[in-house]
Amino acid sequence: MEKAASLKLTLLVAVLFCFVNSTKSTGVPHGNKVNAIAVITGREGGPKGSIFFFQDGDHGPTILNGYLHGLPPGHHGFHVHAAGDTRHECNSAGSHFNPHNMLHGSKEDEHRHAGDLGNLIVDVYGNAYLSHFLDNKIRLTGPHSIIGRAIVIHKDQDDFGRGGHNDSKSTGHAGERIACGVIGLLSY
Ligand SMILES: [Cu+2]
Ligand SMILES: [Zn+2]
Repeated sequence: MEKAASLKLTLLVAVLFCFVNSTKSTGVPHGNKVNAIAVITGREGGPKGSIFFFQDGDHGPTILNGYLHGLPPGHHGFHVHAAGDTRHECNSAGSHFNPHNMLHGSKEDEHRHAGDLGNLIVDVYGNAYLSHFLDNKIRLTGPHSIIGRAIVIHKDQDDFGRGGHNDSKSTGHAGERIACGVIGLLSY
């Protein structure tokens, strides 16, 4: 083999090796900007919208932007749930994503489920906006990535574990699930 051709082959192998190595643990390259999307739907004629996720580098934070409509006005608990299974009116999505075995809390609490994002605020027209909504606990990369899990929006307000109800410390007493969507890779 000619020297130039053999050099080219060596380079190709090196590039392939780096690519395989950088994607093998999560399917997402490390140290890069990662974008994801959750397309949210509820019952027919009901809630709809999209939430975009962005993470710059492995150590976050993760930034959410989005627009939803068709929701009842008021505060609605919204969380990352563990499974990306949105069947049975979002009830197959499992519990709040909780890789560190914590109790339920508010987004601002140090001790909370990783998936606890607080309340989505819906205006009188049924619109909700997330604008540069920043969170330090959810990640798009690494072993606790939320890619492939689900965003769930609830009928009632999340009490952040402080309401004294049976399910306050597990679900924030946020009631039934009215909309959800799987968090998928958008580009990277
Ligand atoms: Cu939830
Ligand atoms: Zn929770």
